[in-house]
Amino acid sequence: MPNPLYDQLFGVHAGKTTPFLHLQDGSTINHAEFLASAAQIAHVLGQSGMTPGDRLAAQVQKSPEALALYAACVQAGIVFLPLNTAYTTEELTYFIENSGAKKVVCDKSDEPQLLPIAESLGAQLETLNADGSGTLTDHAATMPVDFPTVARDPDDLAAFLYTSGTTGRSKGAMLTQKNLLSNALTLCDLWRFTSDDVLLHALPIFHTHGLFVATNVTLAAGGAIIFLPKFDLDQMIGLMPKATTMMGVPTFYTRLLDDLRFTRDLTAHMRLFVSGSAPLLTDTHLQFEARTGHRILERYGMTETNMNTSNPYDGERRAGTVGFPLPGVELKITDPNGGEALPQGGVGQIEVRGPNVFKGYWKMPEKTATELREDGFFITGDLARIDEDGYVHIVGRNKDLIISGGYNIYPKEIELILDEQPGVKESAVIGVPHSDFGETVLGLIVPEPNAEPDLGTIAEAAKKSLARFKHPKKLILIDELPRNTMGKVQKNTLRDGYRDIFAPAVSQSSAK
Ligand code: MLC
Ligand code: AMP
Repeated sequence: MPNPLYDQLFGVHAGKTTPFLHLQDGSTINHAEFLASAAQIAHVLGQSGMTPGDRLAAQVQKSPEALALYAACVQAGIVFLPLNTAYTTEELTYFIENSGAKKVVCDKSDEPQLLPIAESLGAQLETLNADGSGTLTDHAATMPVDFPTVARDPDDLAAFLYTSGTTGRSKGAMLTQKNLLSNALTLCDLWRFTSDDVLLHALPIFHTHGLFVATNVTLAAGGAIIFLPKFDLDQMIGLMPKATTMMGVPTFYTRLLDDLRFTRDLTAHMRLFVSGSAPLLTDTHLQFEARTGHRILERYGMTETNMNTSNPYDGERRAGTVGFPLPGVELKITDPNGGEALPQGGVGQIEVRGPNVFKGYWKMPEKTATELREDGFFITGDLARIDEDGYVHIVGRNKDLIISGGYNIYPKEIELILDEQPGVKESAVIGVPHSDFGETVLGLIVPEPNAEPDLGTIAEAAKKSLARFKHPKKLILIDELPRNTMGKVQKNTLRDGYRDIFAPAVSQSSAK
């Protein structure tokens, strides 16, 4: 039975004993072994009563078994919903409830908090720990190693990825088989991936970059992955000579450049470095070339659209740009007010249309309608211009968004929590330059008249509700927020006023 995503990324490797995952302990899992463990997990899902189209929410550490869970969901037609391991129980509760997940997979240490929540929402719970142990793999071990792949249509859902919004409420972006497969095949071809490639993989596998770009592209090519649990500078440097390619957020590149062991010799075996998820500074691009002789290939994407543009493999990789629209992807720059296409060179919002563009936000038809036009163009909220040679230059954002170390943070979500705290009249959360994370979170708080809110208590409240990467790095009391004549808070004025608070002018050159 056809299941395009499974057949072309996974099934195509059936019986192959070539390496797929190189693990940090020196062991290797070949393609056939990986597919066998995925099939066993698919049996567990089927036998527990899950049927095609049901959702499975997974908040698990990066492990081969976690990746096999993704493959199992694809094979069994289950919608895979990977969740950032930093999310708090409060955040998770919303995702489980909103998605109507039938099964939740989590680390054993999170079971005490999550079991009552899963039960109250009618979801089953399985555990999967960082070392691959847990009830999921215990059950899987008793299952057959072949699973009859469930037929899926290209427009059937394959995954949900939650992405926060400017209103503070997360939205489940519905990604179809076609969205994921078309992008993987296009990038595999464009970036010349082959079965000889070995990708150094230190990204998390709960977001687009690590799962649908790095992993799917390597799978499409039948290559291998050096599968690291997270970014660790010593490991990256130690393993680089064994790899041919690497994908990372700009923080990976600035951290590598900050280490003198990172040299031209160390990267001699590499054929491609890809950067994305946040802007790569021109300076980083140039420093990287001077140090290694390689020009980083920068590309641009989003949770809702997978990848949209890429610098060329063969032609000029132009620093400070995200290259050209991918084959099959239409991109236009429009007036944010009226939506008309602007003449070449004009600065406006990026809109994209193509097989990569998602199906909409789960159970949010109004939200979908405001961002996804009826003619199929998706309004990204990124501001850009196209130069005379066709390269796309991202110049800013038409959305209140902070990107810290490649993670998206929507200020509204934090402001809602700060505003609730005793003694707080109102707040504004802004992104300010940071030498390691590119941008980081600063919270500005206006007290109620005569109140003296305790910043330590407020920080604790934010910690309880929000994932760690969203915590304001600093909270500051101010008298009032700057507003325009319409009463709108002038965040640009605030950003200008506090831009050097974490990154003195001199270190900004190494920020992303
Ligand atoms: C970790 N911390 C962060 C953070 N990552 N804080 C802000 N921003 C981040 N990105 C917290 C830690 O919890 C810790 O908190 C403190 O910061 C210091 O941690 P660290 O040891 O320096 O961080 P590290 O674990 O090394 O992680 C940094 C990182 C990681 C950059 C390696 O964040 C990362 O892997 N980012 C990649 C994100 C990603 O994959 N994005 C793609 C999204 S898809 P404390 O409290 O202990 O101080 C997408 C679409 C597209 O955007 O186009 O690709
Ligand atoms: P996410 O919603 O996490 O998928 O993040 C998508 C956002 O990341 C985009 O809308 C952009 O704002 C940003 N982004 C991704 N790649 C790049 C890039 N190469 N340069 C600048 N911004 C980027």
